[in-house]
Amino acid sequence: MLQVALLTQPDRIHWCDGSDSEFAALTTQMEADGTLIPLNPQTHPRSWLHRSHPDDVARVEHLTFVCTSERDDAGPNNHWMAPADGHAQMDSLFEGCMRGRTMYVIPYCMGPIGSPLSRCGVEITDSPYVVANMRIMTRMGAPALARIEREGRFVRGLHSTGELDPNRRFIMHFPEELTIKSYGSGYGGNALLGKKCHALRIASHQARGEGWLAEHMLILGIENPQGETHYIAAAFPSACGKTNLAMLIPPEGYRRDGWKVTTIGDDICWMRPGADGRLYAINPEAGFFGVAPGTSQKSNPNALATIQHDTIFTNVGLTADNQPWWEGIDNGQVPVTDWRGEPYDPAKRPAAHPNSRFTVSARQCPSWSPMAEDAQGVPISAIVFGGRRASLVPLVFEARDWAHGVLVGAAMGSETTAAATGAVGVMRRDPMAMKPFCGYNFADYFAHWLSFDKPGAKLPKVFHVNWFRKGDDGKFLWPGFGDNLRVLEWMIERVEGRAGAVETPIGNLPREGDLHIDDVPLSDEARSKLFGFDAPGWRSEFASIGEYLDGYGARLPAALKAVRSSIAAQMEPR
Ligand code: O2Y
Ligand code: MN
Repeated sequence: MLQVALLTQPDRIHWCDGSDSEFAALTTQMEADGTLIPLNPQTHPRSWLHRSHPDDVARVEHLTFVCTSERDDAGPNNHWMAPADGHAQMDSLFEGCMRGRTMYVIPYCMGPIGSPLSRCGVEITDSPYVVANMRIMTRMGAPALARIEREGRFVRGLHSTGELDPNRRFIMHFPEELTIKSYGSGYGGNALLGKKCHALRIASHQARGEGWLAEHMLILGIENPQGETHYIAAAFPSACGKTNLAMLIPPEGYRRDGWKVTTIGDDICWMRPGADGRLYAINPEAGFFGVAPGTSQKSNPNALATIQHDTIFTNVGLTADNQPWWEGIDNGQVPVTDWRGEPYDPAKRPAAHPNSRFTVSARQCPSWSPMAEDAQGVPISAIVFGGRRASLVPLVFEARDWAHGVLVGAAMGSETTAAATGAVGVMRRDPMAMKPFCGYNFADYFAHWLSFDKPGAKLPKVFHVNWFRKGDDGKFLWPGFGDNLRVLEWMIERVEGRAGAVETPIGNLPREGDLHIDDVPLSDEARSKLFGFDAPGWRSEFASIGEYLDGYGARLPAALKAVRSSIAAQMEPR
C-alpha cells in the first residue's frame, strides 16, 4: 500500500470500511461534483445516474492483457505481455497519477464471507464511483479485511481512471502474482476489479491450480411442485440474457402448479467438487451489473422491481422528471435527455447507450435466494451452454457425457454484442462464454474441465440451448423469457431419468412431445428448426469447430479432439 502511494502520490488515503455512513458520504460528494446525478426521489429513492466518458463505455478486449512468464501459458485466446514489461508499462502510467485525488483502499471478499469457496482481494483506486459500485457488487469493508488478515493471501488490484485517454488505457493481469493493474478507464469490468478481472481472469487461473472452476455462468434454482429444488449453472456470452434467465418468472400455468425459480447469481459462478462428488457452486458477487436496454416489465419484471431504489444507473437516458429511461423499457414514458446529457434526438443516438448498466444489490431482487449466502454453495444438477445463433443450432440438446459436454462448451459460438467494443453481430467462437475472461491458455482450460471426470465424481449433465434461432423472415422462432422454463424442465427430467429424447450425432434432442409446449404457438417452420437436426449444416459446423480447435495446437487435449472427430465421422454420409 505504501509502495502504491509512493508511486501514485495521492493527496489523501481512505481505507474503506463498507459502512452506510461511508457510502452516504461518498454519494453526497459525488452528487456535489456531478459524478452522480440524483434521480427522482419519489420514483427511484436513493438512486443515481452516472455518465461515463463517451469513449469509455464498455470492456476493451484489445487492451486487456494476461502477463504470464511463458507466452504459451496465456495462450492464443489472450493478449500477452511479459510480466516485467507489463509492470513497467503500467507503473509508468501510474506514476503520480493520483496527485490531487484520494486513494481508496477497498478490502473485499468475493463470495459469502464465511465460505471456504470465497476468495478475497484489495482494490486500490482513485475513483469514488468504483468504491460505490464495489460496495454493491462485493462484500466490502471490515469483515473482508478481517478475513484477509487471517488468510494473508489475497488478490492485489490497482486502478486509476487516469486521463480516460483510450491511447493510455490498459487492463493487465499477472495471474502468477495474483495481481491486476488497470489504468485509463472508469467503466464496469475495466474498473470494478472484483468482477471480470478477479472473479474470472485471476480466479480461473487460481482455480486450475486448486482444483475448482471459475466460470462466466448464472446460477438459478428451480423448485418443482413437489418442493424439490435443482440448481442449474448456465454460460452465455455477454449480453445474451443471463440476467433475464437468472430471474425467470415461470409461465402462468407453471406458477399455478407450484413451480418457482430463484436467483443465486446472474454472471459468475465458482464451483468445486464436494465430498459427495457433486459440484457445489457459489456466486462470488453480491450484486448485479446488468444491461439496462431491453429490461422491461415483459422481459424481466424481477429486474425492474429490483432497480426501483438504491441503484446506480450508468449511461441511461432521463425523462423530464428525472427517471431513468432506456430503449425497450416500454413503460409509456419518453426520454428528454440522452446518455451523453444532450437533448434526446433519435436520429443522433439512442437515449441509453446499448451497454448502459444498473448496479444493484442482489438482495433487492424478488427472486433472490437466501441460498446465495450458503457457505457450502448449492449442488449443481445441470450445466447449460448457449449462444446467439440465428441458424443451424436447435433449441436444446444434451451432451452424451462429460467429455462431450466439454466439447459442446469449447465449440460454443455466438454473435457479438455491445458488451465489448468492436463489431456487433459477428459470429465468433466463445468457449464456455469465457473468451474474454479465461486467464490462461484455453487448451489447458479444456484439459482442466476434462479432469473433473474422475472416479467418484457425480458431475452435472451438460446441455446446449439456443433461444435466438430465427425463421426465414428474420424473426425469433422461440418466445423465450418465461417459456425457457419449459426447456429447463426437460433438463431436470433428463437429470432425473424421466424425459425422453432422440439420439443424434450432436447429442440427445427432445422430440416435440418431450417438452410441455402444447400451449406455445409454434409454426411448422419453428417446430422443424427448433427440434430438427440438419446433418449437412452440422457437418460444416464440425469442420469449422475442428479448424478452430486446431488453433490451440499440440496443447489441445487429445480426448477433446477424439470426441470431435468421432462425432464428425458419425455425420459423414454413408
Ligand atoms: O463489464 C463491463 O464493462 C460491461 S460487460 C459485462 C457487465 C456485466 C456482466 N457481464 C458483462 C460481460 O461482458 O460479460
Ligand atoms: Mn458477463
